[in-house]
Amino acid sequence: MPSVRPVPAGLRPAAVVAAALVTVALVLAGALAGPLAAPARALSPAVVVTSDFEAGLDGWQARGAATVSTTAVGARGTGSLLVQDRVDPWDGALIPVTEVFEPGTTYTVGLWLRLPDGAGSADLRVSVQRDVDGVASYETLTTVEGVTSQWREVTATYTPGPFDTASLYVESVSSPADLMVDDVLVSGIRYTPDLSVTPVSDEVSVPFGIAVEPQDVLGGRGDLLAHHAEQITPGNQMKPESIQPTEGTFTFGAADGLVDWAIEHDMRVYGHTLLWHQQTPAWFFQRDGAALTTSSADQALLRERLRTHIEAIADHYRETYGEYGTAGNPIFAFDVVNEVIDENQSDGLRRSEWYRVLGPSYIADAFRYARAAFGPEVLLFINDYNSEYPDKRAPYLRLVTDLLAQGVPVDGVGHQLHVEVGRSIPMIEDTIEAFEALPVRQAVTELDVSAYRDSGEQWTAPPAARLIEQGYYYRDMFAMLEQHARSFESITVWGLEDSRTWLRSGAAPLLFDGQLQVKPAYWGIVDPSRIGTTPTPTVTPTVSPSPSVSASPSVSPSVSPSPSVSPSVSASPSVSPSVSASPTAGPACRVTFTSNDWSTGFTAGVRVTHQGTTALSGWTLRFTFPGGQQVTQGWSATWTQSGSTVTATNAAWNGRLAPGGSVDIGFNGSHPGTNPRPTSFALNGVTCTLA
Ligand code: 9MR
Repeated sequence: MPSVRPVPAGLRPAAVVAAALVTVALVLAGALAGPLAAPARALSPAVVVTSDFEAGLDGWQARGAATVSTTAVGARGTGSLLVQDRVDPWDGALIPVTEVFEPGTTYTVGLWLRLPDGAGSADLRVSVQRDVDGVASYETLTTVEGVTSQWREVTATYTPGPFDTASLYVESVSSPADLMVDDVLVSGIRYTPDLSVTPVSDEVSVPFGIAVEPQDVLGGRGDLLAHHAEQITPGNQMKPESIQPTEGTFTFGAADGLVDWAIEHDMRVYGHTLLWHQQTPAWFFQRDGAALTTSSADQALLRERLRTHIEAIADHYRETYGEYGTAGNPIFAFDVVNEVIDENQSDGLRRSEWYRVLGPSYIADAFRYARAAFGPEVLLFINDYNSEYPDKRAPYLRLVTDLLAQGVPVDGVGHQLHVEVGRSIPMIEDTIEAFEALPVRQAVTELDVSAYRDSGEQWTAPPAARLIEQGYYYRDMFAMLEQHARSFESITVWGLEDSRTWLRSGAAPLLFDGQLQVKPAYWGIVDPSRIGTTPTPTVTPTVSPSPSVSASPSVSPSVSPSPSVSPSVSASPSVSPSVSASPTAGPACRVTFTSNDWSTGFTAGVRVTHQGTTALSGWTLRFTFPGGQQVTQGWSATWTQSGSTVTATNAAWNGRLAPGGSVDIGFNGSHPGTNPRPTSFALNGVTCTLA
């Protein structure tokens, strides 16, 4: 059987493939399970690689120094691929996929892995190498830890960007162990987004952007991007290592591809980033292979390199697209310095190579070089993560204030907002308000909302209830941001869809799912009434969620900050409700209370139906916990607890309740071992019936 196939329409796989295809279909169906699943619009999966090694190598070859052969021990049949003579981790087995992979199409890769008998254990990795203009990039699909001589089934998804040649390969992370591969099945699906839905940009009064990779502008992904965004940020292609990998060699190809696409689609481009401590080649900080010192000659060399780098970028985009601020040139802003704050240092500044050689002065220099190079039409931003935490907010504010006082041309302050469901929105608003006192624009530069609350949670796909909670979180976030719309230059989410996020698998932090379909997070921004209600979770995390609210980020972009913030139980913008309806006689409301419990905690959903005859323009729900429970985090209302009495007041967007209208609110709570339900609820002081 041919092991590599093009993607033909109406492919009829051979019998052995058919069984495997069912597996793929089940995997895909599994990914869609739950009440939130939107019908995916996709062509049928087309199998592009099948290798069962029953009758030869099926197109697989050695990679590096390894040798490959077949053995008579199969995962399910009677043959498999044996990889031997490995010396380096990258020695392994590969199959060329140049002819069968299509950039922008999403592939599901399934295979079985093991080590030979008695070989101990190793961490194995499945990757794709893409070569563009002779430059290779290596993308890990999955790393499988602790593989032994037992077969392990592995599944991953992958969406290639452009390539001249590409190969799928298996290697190990470190050990030179022999390894075995079997039953490889790769199927591609071209997902089609639903372009009849309201563009996100229509519902956000601030220009809405999405950070992209080259594959995001292709096919259905490009359609989705063009439908919803007004601007893009290249996710990696304008970083120092992409633009100037070796001194004096400037590679603009990948970035220009994105800028060209933006121009074709009438979009703006937010540049990211001129200076960073990561993704910056080592040569910047070396002279003849040795680390730069703090001698004035070395300092001058590094400053000159910084200036040259910034000028080269500014000149390139001016020469290619015309002067900044004119119709042909879409670049309107640039992150000049990225992540230079470290709240744990006495001066609040990160100890990077930039700092080691130049001290704090490099920050002002970068802005001055950028202003001179780009001119006045490009907004110059400083950008950082966790700026919402008071510990980080303070040095950030101090730095920007100092720079402005020195006349350094800082136009804007970026808040990355890599957050997780439940991170305090009032705390974020406090930071925005603090910067509103300065003469700067602001931008949300990298928003994503991890569905994981903390590192203890782990799942293949988030429980449906968590995705709904995420929808409410997005709603509350955007409701708050709208209050500050005049301060913002743009709001950008860090990625197009959940299958391609920088966060760990299962975080599902974006507005669209891996099949390009809208999620509750999308509805949270566009039409919160369609987020859905809190259903019973369909997937249980493998680790019980901790019932206490964590103010620490579950993910950290580059360091592990440990913000010392007392969590608040308020998950919604703090809005004072104006309660206009006076209590009416008789039951004026009905409450449905649901709870999913675990040993020490629970997630509760409360549906409140207004049964009075006059619309409410604000409401307060009160109830009493009978058994020592404690609200740890709430959503869709401002939650407070005093003793055993819990008070939930409406959020900005759900204060109006028409006669017969309902509102769904919810919270996480802790309990001491048993969790008796509250039995008495009152809405605006009037007792409700309990359904
Ligand atoms: O999204 C980027 C990811 O593809 C890169 O592997 C990663 C490398 O550090 O950088 C990611 O983008 C980062 C951004 O440039 C700066 N803020 C944090 C982002 C997420 O790590």
